[in-house]
Amino acid sequence: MSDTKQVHTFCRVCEPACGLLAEVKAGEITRLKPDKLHPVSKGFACHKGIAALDIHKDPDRLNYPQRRNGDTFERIEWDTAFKEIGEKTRAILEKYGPNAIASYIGNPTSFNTLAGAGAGMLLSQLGVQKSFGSGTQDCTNKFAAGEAVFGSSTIHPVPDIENTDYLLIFGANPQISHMSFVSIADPMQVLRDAAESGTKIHFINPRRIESAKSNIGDVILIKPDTDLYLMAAMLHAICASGRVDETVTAQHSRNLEQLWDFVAQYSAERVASVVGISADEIRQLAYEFADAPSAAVHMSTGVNMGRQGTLAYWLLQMLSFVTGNLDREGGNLYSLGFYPAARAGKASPDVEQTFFDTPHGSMRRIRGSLPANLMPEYIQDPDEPIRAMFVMCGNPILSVGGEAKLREAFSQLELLVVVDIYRNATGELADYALPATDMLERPDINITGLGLQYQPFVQYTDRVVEPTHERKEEWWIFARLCQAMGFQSVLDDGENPNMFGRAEHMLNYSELSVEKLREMPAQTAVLPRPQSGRFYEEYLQTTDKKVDCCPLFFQESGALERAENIFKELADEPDDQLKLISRRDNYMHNSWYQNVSKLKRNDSKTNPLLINPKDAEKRELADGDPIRISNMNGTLDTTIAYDETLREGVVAMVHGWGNKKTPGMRVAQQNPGVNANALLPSGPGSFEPLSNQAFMTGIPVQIEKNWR
Ligand SMILES: Nc1nc2c(c(=O)[nH]1)N[C@H]1C(S)=C(S)[C@@H](COP(=O)(O)OP(=O)(O)OC[C@H]3O[C@@H](n4cnc5c(=O)[nH]c(N)nc54)[C@H](O)[C@@H]3O)O[C@H]1N2
Ligand SMILES: Nc1nc2c(c(=O)[nH]1)N[C@H]1C(S)=C(S)[C@@H](COP(=O)(O)OP(=O)(O)OC[C@H]3O[C@@H](n4cnc5c(=O)[nH]c(N)nc54)[C@H](O)[C@@H]3O)O[C@H]1N2
Ligand code: SF4
Ligand SMILES: [Mo]
Repeated sequence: MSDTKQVHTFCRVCEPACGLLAEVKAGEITRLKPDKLHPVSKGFACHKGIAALDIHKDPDRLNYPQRRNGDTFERIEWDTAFKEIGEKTRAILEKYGPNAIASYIGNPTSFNTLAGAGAGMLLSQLGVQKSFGSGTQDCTNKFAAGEAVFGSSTIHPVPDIENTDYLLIFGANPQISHMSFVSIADPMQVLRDAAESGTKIHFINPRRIESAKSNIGDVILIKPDTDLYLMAAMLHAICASGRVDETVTAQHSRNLEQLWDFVAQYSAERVASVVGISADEIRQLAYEFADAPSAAVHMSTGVNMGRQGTLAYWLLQMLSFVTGNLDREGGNLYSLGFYPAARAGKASPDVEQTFFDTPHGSMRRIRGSLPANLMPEYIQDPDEPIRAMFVMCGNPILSVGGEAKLREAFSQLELLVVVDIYRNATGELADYALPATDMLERPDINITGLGLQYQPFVQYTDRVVEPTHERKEEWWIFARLCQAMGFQSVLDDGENPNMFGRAEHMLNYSELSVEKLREMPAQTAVLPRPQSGRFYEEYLQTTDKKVDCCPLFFQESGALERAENIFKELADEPDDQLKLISRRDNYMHNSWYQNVSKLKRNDSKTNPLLINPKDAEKRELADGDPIRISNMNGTLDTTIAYDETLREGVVAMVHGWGNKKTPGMRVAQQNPGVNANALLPSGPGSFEPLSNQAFMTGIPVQIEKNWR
């Protein structure tokens, strides 16, 4: 064993950034396991973090630059790739200008400190304005609402679970997904401990989720895409029963009356049948929340992906604020971490100016991003088509709504460059597929959780092993592309630039540095827990230092009127309308754990439509029957599987599947499943106008037995 090295590192698959311990022998990783000595995650890591080693060693990894040759790909030298991509991009730039070039930046970029900035060096010098990314399938509603209510896209007070008496979790499933926008190592343990010490926990969800164990909490079954009205009715009940914390609202609010005007439309009685929860139960929820000595809230992708994620996140903050729970111990607290990011996300004071006219309607960018649901329209724009596209850490063909349109549009690009660890479904359409390092092959800092960590910590990791084959870090790939196109590049002054300069600057704020972190156990500094009593003075970023309880542009942009129209539409829906939601499971991580063969068990070789047996029987369908799912967006042929955890009227599918045409990922291709996103809307009208967030939950579908 003496020649085996133990290397502390951390996982970069999802938000907790769990500590991992790698055993390295002769330059190869022999084992990856949870790091028991990690001061925060303390030996917790999930099977996906451990399976990062399978991905590291996967024989299907993209190991060399590849160039399209007809229907196949051929290996080329890095120098050739840079030269050709450089020349083709420059030619497009010179002939058509920067508007002919676009980018799609995917989710793993968030867990890769140097990648985003690396790609940015090229994209900004190219003058790329057409930026797309996974954010508009995930969380841009939270950025938009954070700006509107708190004046900053980076303010998202986290629930103080340990100290709270009452906790509401909307649209999240921590047991499977490990939380988003609150980074907690082992969230189930934290929830279990809280419940044991008396915290009452409710999950609001259309499905009896795995997280709602009897020793943790229960599920209040809601109809999909209706959370806004539940929250509005709760606020209405809180206001009408005199449960508002007047001291807090008098001191820290603006536009409070407009909030009360808006929620006045939504009494518990009026919303009950639309949300599917009785008026009594809604009121009880509201009173319990307001009367608890302390109460905390959290919401996640299940609500983000509805049609009104920005308004829902606004009302979620209002529940916390008007009951005095914002900035209270046991309520929601801003998590500082090693650097005050609140100011960095400060909103433009003139929100009106963030909107501009486009051929596809009035639009705004959220943190630079246009709606990914408009990529086909932008690519195929008759006057100003996108001709070249750079995709990094993303798989839009499977992760964005409307697969058929996306495939057609992406196939028409003159140049598609994909930087990934696999030749994924999007890479299959590429002209060049460039191999990136994985998380075990690159140095990093866990910057993602900044401002969102439950127990803040910052960790540095070196690369655990040298990159194998010709895998390269993204920043290097983009720096070489910059050189090939005649732009400034960090490589101009030598092969070893200090890429952690910006991170160092941020670390300085907490009197830390990469050098200091290296000396610490597990290269980790543990920072103070979020504290109450500082939010309004120190972190809130609105110009008048007030919480905006009803941002004017919600009214002016028509979003409030739209809320009422959607309400009426929901109220008029036929009782037997099936609604499709997404379900994450242990065997997939969006689209990219599809090639891990040990996760292909008997029950995870495909993705059937999950349906409540009662809904199936009403349609004379039985478990396992072949069916056709259809709606105005597309059709899919699959089978049904009974799932009693679903609310009646709700069907679910795991997304990320659909690799029939992905020969570069053989395990995935052998177990292709179907792409649920073929049923999602795309194009104008398929995203929330305030935030560009795509509609991905509560999608109406029909099903019929497939006789073929
Ligand atoms: N129907 C439905 N669709 C959804 C969702 C849903 O709930 N339902 N969820 C949405 C959500 S929350 C998200 S975040 C988006 C994700 O959307 P995307 O980011 O477009 O898709 P992913 O499947 O996460 O693809 C990530 C890609 O990054 C690659 N990758 C992994 N690590 C690295 C790395 O270190 N470097 C590089 N260069 N590449 C890497 C993987 O191989 C994979 O191809 O999908 C969304 N799509
Ligand atoms: N195993 C696994 N883990 C993951 C991922 C993965 O793909 N697989 N993806 C990672 C990523 S990128 C993200 S963003 C996070 C997401 O983390 P979470 O947001 O916790 O994601 P989910 O587990 O999909 O939980 C969403 C929940 O919302 C419910 N839901 C659907 N529609 C509605 C609705 O209209 N209202 C309400 N109230 N609930 C609704 C669903 O039933 C589901 O339980 O997970 C991360 N972790
Ligand atoms: S919970 Fe997320 S960060 Fe932790 S080991 Fe699993 S995938 Fe990695
Ligand atoms: Mo996500």
